[in-house]
Amino acid sequence: MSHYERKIRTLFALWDTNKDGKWAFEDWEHVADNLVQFGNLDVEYINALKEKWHKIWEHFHPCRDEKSDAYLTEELLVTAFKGMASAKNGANDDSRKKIIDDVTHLFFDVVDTNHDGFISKEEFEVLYRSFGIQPYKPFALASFKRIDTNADGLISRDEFLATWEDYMFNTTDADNGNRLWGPLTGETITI
Ligand SMILES: [Ca+2]
Ligand SMILES: [Ca+2]
Repeated sequence: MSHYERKIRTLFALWDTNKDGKWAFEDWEHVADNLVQFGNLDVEYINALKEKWHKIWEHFHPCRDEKSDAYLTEELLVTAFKGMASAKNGANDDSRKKIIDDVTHLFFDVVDTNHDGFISKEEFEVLYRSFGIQPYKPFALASFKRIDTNADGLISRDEFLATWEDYMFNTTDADNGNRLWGPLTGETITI
């Protein structure tokens, strides 16, 4: 199995929080609740965060209704991502890239909880903790350093977008970006 496939399976395992083999709305909502709890968010920001978080979910699910029982399986996610990566230079590239851009902007806005236009180490840690990555601090820090390419101690929107584009479209095995969300499925890394 290629690293590319393993990283998509790793992503699925993170997103399927109740581990029932379906990435469904309830999984996504569970992460949103964690973001609120671990991020100590202001009450007035909670609804805005959830709205953005729900939009990310809707981008990935053909049925755009959060109350439906729509879900994606691991195999469907792998197929979708592989299709996206292989179509990079194809006719659909622009529309696929736009979806990635839209999702990445939403993701950035959710993680930048104090809205200063940058993701701090603390804000980034909350994201990793919310997805249940353990131990979340060292894995978050390792990825933070990788994303913060100008090493100013903050993740800018451009740095975040560049990382996601690489994550989605880079299919090489050697790339450390494969481990953006911690170890790959079945891999043990001491950190
Ligand atoms: Ca911030
Ligand atoms: Ca930076």
